[in-house]
Amino acid sequence: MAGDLTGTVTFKGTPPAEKEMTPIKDDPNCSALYPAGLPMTHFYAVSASGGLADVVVSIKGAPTGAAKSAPVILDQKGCIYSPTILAVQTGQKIIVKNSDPCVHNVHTVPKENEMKNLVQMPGGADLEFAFDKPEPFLKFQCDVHPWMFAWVSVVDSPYFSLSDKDGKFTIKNVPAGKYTVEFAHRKLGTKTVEVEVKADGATQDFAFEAK
Ligand SMILES: [Cu+2]
Repeated sequence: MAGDLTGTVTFKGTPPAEKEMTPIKDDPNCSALYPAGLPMTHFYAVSASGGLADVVVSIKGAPTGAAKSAPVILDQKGCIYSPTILAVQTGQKIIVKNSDPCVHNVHTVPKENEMKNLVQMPGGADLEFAFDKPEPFLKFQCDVHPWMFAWVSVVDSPYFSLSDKDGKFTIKNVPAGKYTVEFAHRKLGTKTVEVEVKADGATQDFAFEAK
């Protein structure tokens, strides 16, 4: 018996102010892509109703299940990574695209996995990455553009989800049982909650608070 674990992650309080990505102005190729003004950081993606995006929700000590087979796309567009927070299963492919008219290099800075550093020309072939070992918020950077970062959480089971722009998440087909569920945000840290998933699933909301 298996059910879906669903819920909403929220943020209580006022998140720290985001900053304009001013270093982009130092690069003529990149700043030309922003005639109307530079983009802002979005470390705390909070919706009007308080939903918090970019939280990796995962079941600790989960049983093994069908591996996630669909690749995840990481694009370089406007001299930033999009999205900036991703979650994949160990072995799941990440396809890195360059949609920009300039060169990037894709440089992983892992703690547990193998490092790679690959140049990607404008219009160049997609790059493929996959990671063998679980690792939270593994950093991708571009050495050409020192403001470019993305963080990929690698989870060693298929039982995880990334909260969406409204803070909602769904972990599908969780075998019924009692679990520790982890909520991880790159800036706000990691919290756990004990959850019992019944045959028809479970709902578990979680609120992060301003530090
Ligand atoms: Cu770059």
